[in-house]
Amino acid sequence: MKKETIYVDGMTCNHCKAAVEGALKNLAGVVAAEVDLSNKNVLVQYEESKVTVEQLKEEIDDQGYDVKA
Ligand SMILES: [Cu+2]
Repeated sequence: MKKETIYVDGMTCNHCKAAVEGALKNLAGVVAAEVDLSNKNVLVQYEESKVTVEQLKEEIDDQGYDVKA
């Protein structure tokens, strides 16, 4: 199990929060996803054997948000 904090631009409200968390949780291997709107990041817990950070970032990008790091 790994934890990664990903910084994302463009998440402004609870709709964004739900969209990003929902998309990440739909990925196989993601155990938990929690968006922090005030700090503009998302904390993801995932199984590194099933999903990569690149895939997590790609999923966030696909939702229309700008992944910073
Ligand atoms: Cu929003």
